[in-house]
Amino acid sequence: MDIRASAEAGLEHSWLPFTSNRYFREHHKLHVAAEGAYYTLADGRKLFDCLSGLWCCPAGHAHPKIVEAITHQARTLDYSTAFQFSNPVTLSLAERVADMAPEGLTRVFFTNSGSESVDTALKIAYGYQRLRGQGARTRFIGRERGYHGVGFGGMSVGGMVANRKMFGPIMLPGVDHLPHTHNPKEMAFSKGQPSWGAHLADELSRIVALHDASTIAAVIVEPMAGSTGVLVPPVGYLQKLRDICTQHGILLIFDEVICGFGRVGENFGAQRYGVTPDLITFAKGITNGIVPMGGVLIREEIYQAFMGADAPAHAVELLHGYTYSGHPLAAAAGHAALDLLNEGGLTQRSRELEPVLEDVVHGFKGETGVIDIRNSGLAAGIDLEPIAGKPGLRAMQVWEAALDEGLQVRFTADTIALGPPFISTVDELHAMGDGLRRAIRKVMGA
Ligand code: PXG
Ligand code: PLP
Repeated sequence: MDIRASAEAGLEHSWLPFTSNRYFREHHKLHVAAEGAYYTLADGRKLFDCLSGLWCCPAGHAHPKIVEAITHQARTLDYSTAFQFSNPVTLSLAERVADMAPEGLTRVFFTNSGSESVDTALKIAYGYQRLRGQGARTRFIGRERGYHGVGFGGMSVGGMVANRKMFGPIMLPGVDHLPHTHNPKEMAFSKGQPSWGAHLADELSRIVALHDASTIAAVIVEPMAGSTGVLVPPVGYLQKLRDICTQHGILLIFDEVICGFGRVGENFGAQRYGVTPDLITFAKGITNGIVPMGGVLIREEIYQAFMGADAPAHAVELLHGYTYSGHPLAAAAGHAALDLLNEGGLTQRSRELEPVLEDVVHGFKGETGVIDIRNSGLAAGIDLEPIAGKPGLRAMQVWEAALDEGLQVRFTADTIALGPPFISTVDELHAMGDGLRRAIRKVMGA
């Protein structure tokens, strides 16, 4: 059977995630190979990977060192029972991740995805509050335009309106949301962190006053919101959140599923933006996307609260975990990916490419249909003027036109998101800009 025919047959039995399935049937996009910064489609076309997969392949595809690491691991120890056993590859990865984390975050709990990491972090946060006699702290505070995955916990603290429409009635009770920080009137076309907006963190004080601190377990935000359009934190904003949380005994969780592992030029957004949370969720870049893995970084005191609880030594302290938590193949990929990011200099490279990407994207200012541009680290969002009554369609048109330019970009609502691999060359980033400009002009008829 040729590729197309087998894909056609498979489509009859597939329900694709976060995809317009009816549209896809008529407009297949089939990856058949990937190497370095490029995908190959079934029709032979090569596409520059403008979002590093879905933000998860900073070192590019099929990196020989990672391929070798997982091949070796599969032959040596393919699966290690995750409960009541562990293995050296996974344990030593925990040590490496903790070494890269901000001071005080010393413990790592592994999961297999960002969604699992968020639900794990929320459970740990509540458990900690309960163990310290604050069991009435049942509320979580998220933020509008936040994305924290699709588990019941993450979906509840997330702020995607479309998601809330269908699932609102079955979400976690008691959740409240901070306002998002994107205000085009005050900050359109900001380069890096907007100078306006720190005061939006004061909304947390209002929420605390409304519900009372004694009912709030944790606040969860992405340091830089990625998937809802690259929303960069205003200068001083995250520090204010930190101060308000500390003042009221509320835990602060940074969801760094996108920010973590070099995307914002440091190991974590916490370091880039200079604010240390109590828990960090991560995923994606940890294995360069080759094998699924996620995890939560946790302050030592939180871990010790569980260990010190009044229970016999043979008792399981946290009734939580996944069959594939800390999977050896993922851990092996993780070691190889961290070798590349750290010793291999790729995080440094991300930092060096940041001004190049900034110049490229801000070069779109003045193009017909471009209404805002944002960037931080090796990430950028370009807002397009929506088509009246058809939100999302304009960006979808640009996405299709960009494919014709050999570019795989990502769109969300009417924002085009860019987060190229750290291995990109300066020329490739310029070529990406040129191709995207042509795509936008074509769609806008300019
Ligand atoms: N938290 C954050 C901050 C994320 O960005 C998740 C949690 C959930 O992770 P999993 O591994 O369960 O998908 C994410 C995921 C996009 C895009 O288009 C972003 C994500 C996933 C898919 C697409 O930007 N982020
Ligand atoms: N459902 C059933 C019936 C199971 O047995 C398990 C795990 O043993 C799960 C769900 C959870 O799966 P996972 O540990 O992969 O998250």
